[in-house]
Amino acid sequence: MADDIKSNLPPLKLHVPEPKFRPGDEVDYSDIEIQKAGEQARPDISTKPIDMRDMVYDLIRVLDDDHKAVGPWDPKLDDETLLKMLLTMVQVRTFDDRLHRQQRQGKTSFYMKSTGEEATSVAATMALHPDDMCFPSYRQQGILFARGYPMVDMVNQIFSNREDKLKGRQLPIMYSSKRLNFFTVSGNLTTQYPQAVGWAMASAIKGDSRIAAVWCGEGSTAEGDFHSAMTFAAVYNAPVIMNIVNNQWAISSFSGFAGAERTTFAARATGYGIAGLRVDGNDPLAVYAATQWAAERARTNQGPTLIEHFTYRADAHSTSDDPTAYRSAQEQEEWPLGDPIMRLKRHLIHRGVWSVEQQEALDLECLDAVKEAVKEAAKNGILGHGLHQPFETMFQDVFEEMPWHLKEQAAQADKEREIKWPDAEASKQ
Ligand SMILES: Cc1ncc(C[n+]2csc(CCOP(=O)(O)OP(=O)(O)O)c2C)c(N)n1
Ligand SMILES: [Mg+2]
Repeated sequence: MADDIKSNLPPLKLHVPEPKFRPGDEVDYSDIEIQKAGEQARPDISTKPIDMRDMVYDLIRVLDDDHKAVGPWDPKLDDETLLKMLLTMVQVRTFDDRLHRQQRQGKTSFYMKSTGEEATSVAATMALHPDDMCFPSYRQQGILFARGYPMVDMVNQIFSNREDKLKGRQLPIMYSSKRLNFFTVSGNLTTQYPQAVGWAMASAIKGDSRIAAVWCGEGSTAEGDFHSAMTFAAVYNAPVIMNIVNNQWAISSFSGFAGAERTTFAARATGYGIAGLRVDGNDPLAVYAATQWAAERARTNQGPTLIEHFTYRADAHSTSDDPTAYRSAQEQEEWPLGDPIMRLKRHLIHRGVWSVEQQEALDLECLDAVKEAVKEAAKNGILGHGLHQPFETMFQDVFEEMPWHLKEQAAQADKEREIKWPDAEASKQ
């Protein structure tokens, strides 16, 4: 205590969050409240945020322990749609596993999986219109799969090769597709939030009918951008769905550092006067239903919705991360909300439209398709095989007319390159 403070008050203290389990610890999730599937009320889409506040502490669940779809949130999807949802999630998982291996083999510098979180992007996208604008974080490759982006184009981007549509200027996996209304992934966390709200506001100003959907992780809600976006969305009633994928980890920081010890992430909505829903993120039907609810609300000018998807990051943060150093390996095994692919598979088997054999065949089919895409893309070059884009192109495509100072820098860079790496001339294309 500082000498000049003469007081009998207790010294002030800070609380520093600490995760419940560290490597080697036994994991016990019995304190997590898991609501019974089918028991959550489904308010009308016109309900005022203040009249549906309880939803932010609840957990919307549709698939029950017997693999049946139950309750008012059951979106009652047909077999074909459900099978497409399963196929898409399997494609994402297979792609993730295979591309992770490509990084380990040195064909790319970086990869990020979405293992265990596939429903939060695949099922959500399926509940949107194809022309609604999506603003993803780096873990929503499921959107591209749901919208039919060619896998080989994804791998070209990951390999930063000569067919990479982004010309090697983005970190691997930071895709962009104007055609599929998929906003460019940014490495700077949460920038997509104000961008999505701004886009949604512009859509309304233009009198368009398209809405926006944006995703960020729970850790990213601690960014200022998240909060400015919430303010704008609330004030102007922007037609936007704001998703928080609460996978409970932000690299090695657990969700407590973003406020999870205090309240739910969905409860952020309440303070802004925005409708908030909290969803079992490993229940694809619940994710679909919540998104459908929010989309209808946005599309009919009844306001934005914040959706927390409660899930678990079942694998490493990225290829640069080793979670065994900071969390218990048992967490993933014990996670009480299961796995989204397994849950949908069991539901489809229960419905009598799917079987274990069909699933095995699908897994193999998906693996073959990914292998083929990787093979095709590798023909266009991989990491370490020289420059895949002409060197000078890195100065292009920013200004319509390149300003003098960039021309000067480009010429200087080229000159220095020739001096430092005379052999590089040979790899110039
Ligand atoms: C503005 C900013 N700060 C920090 C980082 C470094 N960083 C990259 S990912 C990450 C964790 C984000 O966690 P979360 O939002 O929960 O998303 P998740 O990775 O779990 O999907 C951090 C801190 C960054 N990329 N940008
Ligand atoms: Mg996270």
